[in-house]
Amino acid sequence: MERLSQWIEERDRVLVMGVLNLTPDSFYDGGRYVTVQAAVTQALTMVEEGADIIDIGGESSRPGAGSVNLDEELARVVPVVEALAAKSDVLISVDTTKSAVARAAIAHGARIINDISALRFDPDMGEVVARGGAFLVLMHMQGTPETMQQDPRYTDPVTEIEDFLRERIDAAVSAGIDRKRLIIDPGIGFGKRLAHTLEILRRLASFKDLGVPILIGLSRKSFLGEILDLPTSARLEGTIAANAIAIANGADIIRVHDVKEGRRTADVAFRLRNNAT
Ligand code: 9MG
Repeated sequence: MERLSQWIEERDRVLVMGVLNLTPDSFYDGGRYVTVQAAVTQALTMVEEGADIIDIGGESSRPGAGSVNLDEELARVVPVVEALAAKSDVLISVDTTKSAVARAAIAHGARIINDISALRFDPDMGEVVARGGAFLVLMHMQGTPETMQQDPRYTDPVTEIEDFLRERIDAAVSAGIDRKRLIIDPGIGFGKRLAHTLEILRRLASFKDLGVPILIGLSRKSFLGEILDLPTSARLEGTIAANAIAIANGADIIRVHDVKEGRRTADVAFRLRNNAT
């Protein structure tokens, strides 16, 4: 059985997804990996530190970010996917909302498409993922990256996000994607105020009702800056605390910039949650 399918059946550990941004303008690590070689070296370091998945992104999704054209995104992402797949059997995820990028990435070795739009920005994305037999992350976002943090509002964020994700799971299944290949994500930082984020983390276990693994991305995000009054460079301890709580409350995959610390957090929090000896 394929490795990720087996993990989805067994859930015997929390997976760590390491972030590899190939963008000049990401909120934390923008502009660091400008050559294919530098990007692959960083990915291999994350694998050594314990990453199960490397999430490669060629378009920034930070609040206010504009979009990148297709050729530019392909040129950033595909050579790195190809070179990493040749050097490692780590699971490769590609963070994209464009079906053409997803198609090329899958053809060159990506097994997961991390679509922050949950199939809403490109009408062909569902079919491309289905045909490629890839796994798909469906993330919640209120608004678009340009507008999402301007004035997010919910009556009940957890119920509304759960309803949204249920509807997007149905859309993915209608597009031909096996339900067993879906992963959901409440989309921290994507149209959420601090109070919404705290409520989502407190009630994360509610999303278990949807019956698919829960991914969460908390790493160095602005809610930590709001709590600590510290810049992105000083949010590691906050990230560790938030990830531990998320895992205690049911997260199955954590998306992190700091893989060594994320791996240790995941292994300890998982053991505490599952009361395993
Ligand atoms: C691309 N990206 C940035 N933050 C993210 C998050 O929280 N989840 C997912 N799935 N992708 C993210």
